[in-house]
Amino acid sequence: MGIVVAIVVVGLVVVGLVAAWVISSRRPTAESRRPPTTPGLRTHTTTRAPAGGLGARIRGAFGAGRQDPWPELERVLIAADVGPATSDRIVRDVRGRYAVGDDPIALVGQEIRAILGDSEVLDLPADRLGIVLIVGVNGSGKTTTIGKLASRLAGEGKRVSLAGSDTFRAAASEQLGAWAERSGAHLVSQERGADPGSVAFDAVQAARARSSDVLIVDTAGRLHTKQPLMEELKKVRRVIEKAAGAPPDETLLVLDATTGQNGIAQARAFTEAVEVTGLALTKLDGTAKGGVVLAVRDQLGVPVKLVGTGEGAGDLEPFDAEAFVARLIGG
Ligand SMILES: Nc1nc2c(ncn2[C@@H]2O[C@H](COP(=O)(O)OP(=O)(O)OP(=O)(O)O)[C@@H](O)[C@H]2O)c(=O)[nH]1
Ligand SMILES: [Mg+2]
Repeated sequence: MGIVVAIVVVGLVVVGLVAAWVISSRRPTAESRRPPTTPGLRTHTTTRAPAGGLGARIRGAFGAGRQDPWPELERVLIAADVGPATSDRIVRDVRGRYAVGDDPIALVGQEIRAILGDSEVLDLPADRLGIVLIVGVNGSGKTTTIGKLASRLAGEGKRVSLAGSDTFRAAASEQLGAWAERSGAHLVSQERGADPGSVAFDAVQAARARSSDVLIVDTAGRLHTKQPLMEELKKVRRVIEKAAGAPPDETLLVLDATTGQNGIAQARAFTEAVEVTGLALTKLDGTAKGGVVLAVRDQLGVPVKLVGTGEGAGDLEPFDAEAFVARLIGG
């Protein structure tokens, strides 16, 4: 009997080990997760700039003995999430200006800087309630960005109200409430499942009654391809317009910098639905990329206005184009 039990136990252990080996050998490695648009990228990466920096990769594309650096330069840009159309534009422009001996990194940097244009800030009125509508896909960092923005505005002496129009996700209102408490903002919310437009309507009236300077409206995360959810968002915007007498002063799309080129599709869909006026690019602390904002600016004309670099109340900065280019190129 003891021998039978021992054999069964040994058998189970062997099966377990084999299963673990099979699972671990199937888990995608960092290499296999790389987008298919980056063949040969590693071979051209040098150690002269931190891994992920465009600079080192551009230098690699123009490496000694390379006859035609342009296709490689395009691949490098696409791998940095710049998107095919904008990568193509940059390559064409740099190629038109390049002479042997020029610094290709500097030329690409100038093109990127030109695409980004002037650094733009939030455009909020000084003499009446300013309204900021926050939109984006699930988990992009909307509520956290609102909390950070509320802290920042409160620090500038503004009276801030927050509207919990994410009535979909359990605990959304608690999360926003915690940020309201931290920043000293006033929260308007209703029970879970309430109409998001109705929360926004109440919030505009409450913010006015309290003489708030700024109202920031949180919304539920939604996939940009889900039409009914995009319609719901349009309705929230319409309700704000009705309650305030004008559309939101800013409609910010919160874009996760680690999302990659899908960000272009997100920006296009949200812009079509609710006329996005700017991007809040989040989680830039977690990636050396963020090139997707170039494509969004180039193809949709939407500027980055805010940058999130962490989860803390102070980790939100106005967009600085110079610093962004330096970061993208350098690391
Ligand atoms: N590292 C880092 N994490 C961030 C940043 N912004 C947000 N996060 C984190 O991202 C996660 C999602 O943030 P939320 O603010 O809840 O995102 P959301 O868009 O409101 O999510 P939904 O409402 O569920 O759609 C949280 O763990 C945040 O702490 C950032 O700039 N850097
Ligand atoms: Mg949220």
